[in-house]
Amino acid sequence: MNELKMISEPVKGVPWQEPQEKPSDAPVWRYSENPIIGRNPVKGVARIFNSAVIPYGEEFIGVFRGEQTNGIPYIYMGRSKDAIHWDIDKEKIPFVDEEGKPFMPAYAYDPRLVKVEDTYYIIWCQDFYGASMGIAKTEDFKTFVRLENPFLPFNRNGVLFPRKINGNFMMLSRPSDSGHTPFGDIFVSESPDMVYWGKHRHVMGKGNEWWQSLKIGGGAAPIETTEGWLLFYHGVSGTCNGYVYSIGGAILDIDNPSIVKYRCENFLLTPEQWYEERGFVPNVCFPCATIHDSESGKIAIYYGAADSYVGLAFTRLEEIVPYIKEHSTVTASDTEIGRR
Ligand code: BMA
Repeated sequence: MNELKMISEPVKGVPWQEPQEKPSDAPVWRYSENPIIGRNPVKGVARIFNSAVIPYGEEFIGVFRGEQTNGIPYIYMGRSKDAIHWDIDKEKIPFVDEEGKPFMPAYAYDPRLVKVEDTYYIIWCQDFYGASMGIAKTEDFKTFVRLENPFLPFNRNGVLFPRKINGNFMMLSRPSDSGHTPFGDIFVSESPDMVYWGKHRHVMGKGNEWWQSLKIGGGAAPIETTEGWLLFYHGVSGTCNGYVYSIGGAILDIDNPSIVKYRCENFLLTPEQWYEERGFVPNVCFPCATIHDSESGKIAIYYGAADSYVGLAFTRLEEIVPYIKEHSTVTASDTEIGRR
């Protein structure tokens, strides 16, 4: 068997803390100084959560879901030297169209940030005659060019893979409704040019386990490993008192990511701390990004907590992959190509 490794650039200064205590038997532990972003972080922004970060040069850049004091969410950029303390812009990201004219969505939330080749892509949720996704690209974090909306409404949780597969861009998404969506499976679609998307395939459905029995959705950009694509996603259960969002883990086939090789039956992190259980929407752990280092195997997971804060959790490649494999339960619809 090959040695387990990440197939990605090493990242110096990945945020890290050895475990104080592991909350459950899963090898994922919280940062002791959580939340890393608290309330009213920027003038005019009441809460930041569900946000994505990436290494850029010697520092880190993030795209943040900022809930303005008028209640409308938008995306703000921020910079950090340590990926823990963030300096967030007071102005929204100024999206332009391909002619350079302002092209702002009415609102934008739950951004993901993924580098493919030399370009950084931001994918977010917005209104496109109903809940759907927007996408923009940048090479310098100064000019942000919005592209054609990738999918029809209703759809959310667009997560791009960090490289092309068999020559095409690949994106996970979660078809939904325009409300609080009481259903939802993860699909994957491909595109030769970031404009035309097709060859849609089913990846995986809600699970039989209570924590993911209502719906699931993609989380952080998949991490390429020698075992397949390591995906952190969210799983939701519907209780008599509302939804509960936990973090789950799966490993997708490297050449055909509609095939789920392993899927962990246990949640990796579930709301337990005050900043996850108490807030604008209680009981939410919503992963949107990782920073990971192929040399050390360290993985830092960024997640929104209670629609109010940003939390940070850690794991190691050599612990999380065996854990997912040991506790894997895949269904027939997970393991098929997903073309019916
Ligand atoms: C989902 C999304 C997320 C949010 C979650 C919990 O439908 O809207 O932005 O974190 O609900 O409210």
